[in-house]
Amino acid sequence: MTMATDLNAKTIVEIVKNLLDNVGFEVHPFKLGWYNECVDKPFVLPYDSDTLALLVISTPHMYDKAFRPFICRQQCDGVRDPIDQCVAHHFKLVKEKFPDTEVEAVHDFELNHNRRPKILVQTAGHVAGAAFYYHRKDVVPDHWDVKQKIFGVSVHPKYGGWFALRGVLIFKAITCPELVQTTPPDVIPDRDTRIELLERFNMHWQDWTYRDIIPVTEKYSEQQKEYFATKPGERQAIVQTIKESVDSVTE
Ligand code: B12
Repeated sequence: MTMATDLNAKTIVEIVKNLLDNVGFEVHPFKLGWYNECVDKPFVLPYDSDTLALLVISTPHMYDKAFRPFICRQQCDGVRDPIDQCVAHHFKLVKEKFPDTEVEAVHDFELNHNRRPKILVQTAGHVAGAAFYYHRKDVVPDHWDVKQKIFGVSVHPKYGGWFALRGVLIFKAITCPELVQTTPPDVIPDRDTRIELLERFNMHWQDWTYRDIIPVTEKYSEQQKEYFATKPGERQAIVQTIKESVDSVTE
């Protein structure tokens, strides 16, 4: 248990990294002001600009280190998406470490009452220096028809597109005026490859080639690929296979 009086941003980041690094997540601190300066008004979060926030990414290791153990511990209620539940479980463990300070966990899938996402995790990932967020406006001059909608995509320097941006933990009463912003590595500096990336993500996202736009150190295992390629409503069969494989080892 950690007392609020002992807390400063640096200690918090260390504690959360210790908790989450081992189970396949990455933690990147940022000031909420950096995020609020980028987004339009409806997405602005109502906190002081120096407020400490931590962006959480799931790496390719999360599936084996957090998800499979989570399933095997039977912690899944079978109602919500199992991966979302697993992430929520780990966010809850983080919150429990800080009983005397208010931590708001905002997940990538959460919507406001107006149906807008509560947090834009790609923007958060960029301002936190974790993964460069490539937008249409990063292609100069523009390449597509004005009527065409082009969604942006983040690229991680080590994992390319083989990761997910899971959410943000906001330490409401903790400020971090001393935190220095770092720019994420611009791993795709040339215009042609940026076009290729955005076209793969927008027009061919089902073939997952956008994930391999740069050489990567690690990618999803075959079972993990199969899991994410399966429609959410049909993933229970894989969840069952994970449970059975463990049961047969322990029997
Ligand atoms: C809604 C949604 C969708 C919708 C709409 C897509 C969209 N981008 O709007 C649909 C259903 C189409 C979709 C599809 C997919 N999605 Co989706 N989706 C989301 C979700 C939940 C919200 C995105 C959103 O509504 N953004 C709102 C718009 C307005 O935001 P924006 O375009 O970024 O604009 C902001 C920035 O430009 C910022 N800004 C302005 N100036 C500047 C300057 C700088 C420097 C910066 C950094 C920012 C910035 O301000 C703007 C807002 O005011 C996010 C998770 C999340 N909570 O963020 C996942 C997310 C974007 N999706 C993701 C993925 C992977 C997919 C799919 C491949 C399917 C899948 N899950 O496997 C497909 C691919 C897209 C396609 N070809 O269809 C990933 C992308 C990962 C990555 N590497 O970037 C995300 C981040 C989920 C995650 N947890 O990782 N998705």
